[in-house]
This record gives sequence, C-alpha cells and structure tokens, in this order.
Amino acid sequence: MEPAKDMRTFLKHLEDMGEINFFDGVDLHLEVGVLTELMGEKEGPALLFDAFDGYPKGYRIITNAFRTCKRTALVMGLPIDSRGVNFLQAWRERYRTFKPLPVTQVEGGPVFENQINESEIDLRKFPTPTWHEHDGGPYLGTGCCVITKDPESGKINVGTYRIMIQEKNRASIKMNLGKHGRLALENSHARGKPLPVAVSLGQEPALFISSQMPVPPDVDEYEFAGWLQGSPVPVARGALTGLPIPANGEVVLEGEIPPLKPEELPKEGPFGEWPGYFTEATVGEVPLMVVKRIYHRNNPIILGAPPMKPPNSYLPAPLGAAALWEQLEKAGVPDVKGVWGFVYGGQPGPFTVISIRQRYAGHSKQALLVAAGARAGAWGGKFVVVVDDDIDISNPFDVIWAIATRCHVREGIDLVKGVWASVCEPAIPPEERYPTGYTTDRVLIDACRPYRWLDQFPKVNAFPQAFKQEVATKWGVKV
Ligand SMILES: Cc1cc2nc3c(=O)[nH]c(=O)nc-3n(C[C@H](O)[C@H](O)[C@H](O)COP(=O)(O)O)c2cc1C
Ligand SMILES: [Mn+2]
Repeated sequence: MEPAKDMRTFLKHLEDMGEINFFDGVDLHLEVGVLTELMGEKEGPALLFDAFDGYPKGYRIITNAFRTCKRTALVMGLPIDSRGVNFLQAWRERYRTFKPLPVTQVEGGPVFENQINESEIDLRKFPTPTWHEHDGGPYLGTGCCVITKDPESGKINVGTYRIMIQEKNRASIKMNLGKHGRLALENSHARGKPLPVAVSLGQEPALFISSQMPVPPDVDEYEFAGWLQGSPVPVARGALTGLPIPANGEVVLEGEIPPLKPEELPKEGPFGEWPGYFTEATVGEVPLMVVKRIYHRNNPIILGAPPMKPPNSYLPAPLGAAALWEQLEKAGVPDVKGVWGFVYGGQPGPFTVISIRQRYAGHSKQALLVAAGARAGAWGGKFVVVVDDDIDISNPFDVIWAIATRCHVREGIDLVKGVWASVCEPAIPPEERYPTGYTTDRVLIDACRPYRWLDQFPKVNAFPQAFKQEVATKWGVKV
C-alpha cells in the first residue's frame, strides 16, 4: 500500500484492511467520546461518524485513526507487523534516514472547494464533539495542525494544540509555554502585532504525526511529513495570512491571534487530558484566535484525537520513548536495549522504563540519571525504572516483577527534586503551581540485578523460549 496523501485515501486503506467501523447519527455530546474511548480501550478499529443531527450528511469525524501499530506503521513507513519495543526500534532506524522533503507550492487544491467568508463564519457549522464528561465546551481541534510563522526567524511551524470553540468566529488555542507556536506568538505580540495563524482540522495522516511530534526547532514539520509519506506535501498560500496551508486538507481556518490583555481572554477548559485526568479551566491565559475565513472540501472529514486515560491513547506506542532511547545513546550510555513509557503523550511520560545489558558497576544508575535529565525524558517524568534486558519492558507485569524481585530498596531508590514538570501533572499541590512554571520530583528505581553479585543472583524460574518452542513442537502444542 502506498502511503496515503490525504485523509480520504487513508480512509480507503482502512476500509481495505477492514480496520474501520461506520456510525450514523451518534450524539456529538459525549457519545462520540464514549465510543472512541470504548473502541480505543480494545485497540479496535478506527471510527467514522456521519449524519449528525442538525448537520449535513457527509460532514464527518474520524477517531482512533492511529490506535493500532498496524495502522500507524502504515503512516510511518514501518514494517506492518512491528509491535512494542520493536515498533520503537524500527522507528529509530527509520528516523536516522530522515532527510527534509520540501513542500510543493500549488495554486488551489481540494481544500478550496468551499470558502466561507468572515461575515458567515460559524464554527459550530462543523460537527464538534464535547469529548469528555467534564470538558468545558466543544473542542474542534484535537487531531489538528496549527500553522504559524515566527516573525523573528521566519520559520514555519506546524503543531497540534487543543482548540475550544468560544464564539461563532473565535476559538482558544492552547499553545503551552515553550511550544514553537507559542514562541512565534510571543515574538509577534512583543512587536505589538497579531500573529497570523492557519488551522487544519483534517489532513494527510503523515502531517498529523509530524505535527504532534516534538521534532527539533530547526526541522519544518511539513518537510518532515513529506519525508514520512515519501512525497512532498502540497501547500497553497493562504490568501489572508500568507501561510502555507495543506492543499489536500479537509478544513482550514485562517485568521489571527491578536495581542489581548489577560482580562480580555476567555475561560478555557477543563479538558480530559492524556495522563487520565481533567485539567482545570483557566481564565485569561489561553490565546484566542479570531477566524476570518474557512476553506473546506465537500463533505469534510475532521480528525478527532481526544486524549484518554492510559493505556488508551491516540497512538499505539510511546513514540517519545524512542527519542529518549536515542538521547541515552548520544549521552554515552552503552547497551540500552529498549525504552518504554506506560503513561505517555508526546513524551515518555511519568512512568519510563529502560532496559540495559549491564556492563559495569554504576551502569544502571547512569542510565537513570541521564534519563531523568535528558530533554526527551525530563518533561513530565516522575518514575524512571531501569531493568535488565531479559525483561519485556512493554509488559507491565514483567516490569513490576523486576521491581518487586530485583530492586535492593536501600541502594536502588533515589529521589531527585525540582525537575521540569508537565502542566498536566495532576499531583502538583495547588500552592506549588507557580505562574513561572512547575517542577516535580523524580524517583529513580534501579530494578536491575545488583551488579556487585550478579553471578550469584538466583536463576529465573522459567524455561528459555527456544527450549519451550522445541518441546512444544515435539508434542504438537501450538504456542
Ligand atoms: C491530541 C493532541 C493534543 C495536544 N494538545 C496540546 C495542547 O493543547 N497544548 C500543547 O502545548 N501541546 C499539545 N499537544 C502536544 C504537541 O502537539 C506537541 O508537543 C508538539 O510537538 C508541539 O509542536 P511544537 O514542538 O512545534 O510546538 C497535543 C498533542 C496531541 C496529539
Ligand atoms: Mn515545531
């Protein structure tokens, strides 16, 4: 199968693979969210919702599009049957071949089939779920791409930030501090100018993967997506903003984020987030986009990617763990055999596990210290565990078994205070939620067999895989 160059081709692929279910008439208030959660928990098919009450038939929402390794492997150009740590390893190998593939500039394109001008804009004309029970409103942007240009560097950025409808023509875009879109915004507002912004709500799958991935600041997400899908992303110049917009997109909003005072900014949230909790609403903090024009294809398909309680997720594997794996190696930690996260967003998250083949005294502690401080591990980290390489780190039972049986508590557990934290971290006490940013502590758990007496450590009471296979074959037992 050729990589899909737009959402519709991807839909066709999903149909051919038997990996999509269709629903008509589901309620946008919670029901879309419930079905997405239910089928996501089972690592089930993608879901395509159509015929919403009060909306034209054909205005669709797709969710769980990338829920399984198989579907995501298709988009990321990985072996279709790779799973678990092998999926991350395959991704690492592919990433090493990354070469930016510049966009093709085009005039027009499918996204221009319809145009809605300023006076007619009503964002609620697009089906927009209230995804979770306690969400503060309908979120139009979850699987979206927010396109901005930094006025200082001139660099284009594409990032996924949640978008809540506020008014007919206004939507909050929650660009967190430090994110590339946010930096462009700050640079623009510092000059007293509004930031031109374009938002794509459904697009080629590779562009979404690229948009949500923490690629380095010098990498253009469009060029990354082009490389991923093996062909340049066609972009057209947005007439109002001058920004490159995906010509094969489903819906694109054009507008700007004006420099407003905190008292002019509305309430945003709460929103059910990826650690599995609702984040509190804030008032006067989240940037507000004024939408001035909308382009959309006939019968548009909006990509929904609501965060859910782990292990449910919009992705099948913690891609951020692959980045941490890379950084551990670059920092000189030898023989890292795998990195995994059990509670993850774009980063490996607050429960990270590393497997190593121990080579010297202190090797395991070195892996823990680097992981706790490396860029890809530090943000939103909490528990970092290191285990021997006989442990399947994507299997929580195996990891718990290793901690329970191999960790020598007095020597194997350390606490590091005051490390970079995610705004989504639920356990930061209210009085420590400083406006200048949050920090939290790390627990480093060495669950490797203690190196000093490795040879004497009790042997594992389980047969080697090869021997099991041999006996099973002899006795005709299927394994
Ligand atoms: C469904 C989804 C929702 C996200 N929501 C936000 C958000 O509201 N704010 C944010 O800063 N990052 C959010 N992210 C994470 C960013 O997309 C991610 O950090 C990305 O690398 C940001 O791009 P940038 O590095 O170019 O800023 C979300 C990711 C996904 C997949
Ligand atoms: Mn970026």
